Formats: sequence, structure tokens, C-alpha cells
Amino acid sequence: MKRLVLSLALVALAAITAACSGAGGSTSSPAASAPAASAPAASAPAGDGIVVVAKDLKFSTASITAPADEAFQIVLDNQEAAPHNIAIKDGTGAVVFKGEIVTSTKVTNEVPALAAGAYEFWCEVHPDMKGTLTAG
Ligand SMILES: [Cu+2]
Repeated sequence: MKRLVLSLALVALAAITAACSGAGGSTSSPAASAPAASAPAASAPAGDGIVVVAKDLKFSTASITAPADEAFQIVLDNQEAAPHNIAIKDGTGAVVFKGEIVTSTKVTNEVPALAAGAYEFWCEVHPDMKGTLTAG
């Protein structure tokens, strides 16, 4: 009789120990591995439109591309007091577009559809400010 009580006590003790270690052991909760919250969209809206910055009597880019056969926009961001614009001529030298001359402001040039090909854009006030425009 005494032995039975003892063994029961041992069993109980073992059960308690097991329960404790079970609870206190590895607490890998599934919540811990939850995926990180969706990151904010990294890319800004694709700002359709070409932006050319004019500063220090230079254009920010020497080459731009535009879709062929559809009107598009070129934003001229003139960041200085010197007057600038964007004009475009085709491979034969024929002027196909002349934008407004502006100082210290942005202007959106609405360029008519151009056939696929190579063009030159430049500033009429400063002919040295120029670059290539590829429509395609
Ligand atoms: Cu200019």
C-alpha cells in the first residue's frame, strides 16, 4: 500500500515536471513568423512625361525618348533665371516643335505626335543646350 502511494506520487511529480518543461520550453508561436507588413510602395507614380531640367545653362539630360506616333509631354523645369525653352527638329533640320520660353518655372510642352526616328531638342535662347530625342 505504501509503495503504491509512493509510485503514484512519483507519477504525479513526473507529470508536473513534464507539464512545466512543456510549457516553459520552446515557445515558438506561429505569430512570431508572421510576414512583415506590406511595405509602402517604393516607386513613385511613374510620372508619365519626360522631365528636362534646365540649370546652369545646361539641360539635365542629353537624350530623351518618346513614343512614336502619339502626342506626348515634355516638362521643362527651368530652375534658374535664364530663359529657356525646348524646341525640336527632325533629322532634316525641320523644326517640328517650339516650346514656350520661360524663366524660373516649369512648363509642360504638349508635343504633337512624331514619326519614329531621331530628333534633336534644343533651347532657342542657348543653342548650345541640346540633346537627342528618339521617338520610337
Ligand atoms: Cu536656354
